[in-house]
Amino acid sequence: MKDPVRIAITGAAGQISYSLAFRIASGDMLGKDQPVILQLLEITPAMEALNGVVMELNDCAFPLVQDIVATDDANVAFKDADFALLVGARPRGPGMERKDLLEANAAIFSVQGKALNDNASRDVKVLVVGNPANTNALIASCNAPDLDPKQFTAMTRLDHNRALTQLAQKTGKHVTDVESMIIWGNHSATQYPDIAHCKVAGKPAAELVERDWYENTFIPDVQQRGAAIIKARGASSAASAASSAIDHMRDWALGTNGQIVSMAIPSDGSYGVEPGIIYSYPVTCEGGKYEIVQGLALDDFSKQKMKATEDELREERAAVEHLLG
Ligand code: NAX
Repeated sequence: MKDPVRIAITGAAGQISYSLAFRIASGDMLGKDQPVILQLLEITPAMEALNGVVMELNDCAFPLVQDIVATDDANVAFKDADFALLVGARPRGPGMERKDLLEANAAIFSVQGKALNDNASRDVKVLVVGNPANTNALIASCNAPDLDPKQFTAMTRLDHNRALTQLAQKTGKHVTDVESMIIWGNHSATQYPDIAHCKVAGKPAAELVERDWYENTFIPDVQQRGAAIIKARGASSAASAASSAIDHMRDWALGTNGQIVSMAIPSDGSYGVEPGIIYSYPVTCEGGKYEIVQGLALDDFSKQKMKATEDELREERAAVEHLLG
């Protein structure tokens, strides 16, 4: 039996975690042979609800679960954590401007970044799901000077998976036939879902779909999919977000076998993007590390879309510059 790994989840009484915690506990993230210790963080008023989640986790009698910690103290939740999934965030309230939202979340993620710095495993892998995810990840990273910025990532895998399905359905193929999908930039409506390098069942996607569909249906549909879910379900994406968080962490930890996936990671200047911002890139993962796929040719359309989403991330960073530690 392997030694257990410690997995911290924040916002653990929320709707994404209600799927996420159970799937991690059943071995979907790290495999059916990897025991886990769940370290669940909530705010104090939600501790009663979190206790209910813990009761249900216990009632599942998951063979892989070695222990469950439920706490409202980030230092306890992140103690020796090997993986940290930062899901909890402050939602936009009535009358709240975008800047207020960024600041409210900056306050949360600066505290959590410091708690990770002081308590987590030195190899911790951090995934920020809570919105605005890219900039929240930047804030957490800036407040964790003893950890490598590369340990801080944000989630665009849900956008990636959404794009895979849209293209597979349009071409009458299966998602597993689609290769090299890319989401560039921010997890927001400015993200750029790029099919220029995609192949579907071995054929270039750009030859299988009309340009008009790509520009005027596919791109906006992927960008606006979150809003469409809210309209239909009356609540935001939860099980699909949890599933994508599991995909992101599994691939980062266990590798992608050469397949390209999208992860929001600290820019190193690749493709002319401002270094430091957390920007979604095409990556491959191996041996617990991710690497940006280099050398992809970009046309003017792509360059302009990539710049627009980069500009938004620069603006978000400027709004919280004073909190970057
Ligand atoms: P919920 O409101 O159901 O749950 C969030 C939970 O976080 C609540 O239980 C709350 O008490 C807790 N929380 C708030 N502040 C906290 C703190 N400082 N420490 C610990 N816990 C805290 O939201 P849910 O639907 O689960 O969504 C969570 C976040 O994911 C939201 O910010 C949402 O916008 C974001 N999403 C991100 C996606 C992505 O692709 N990156 C997609 C799905 C989702 O919209």
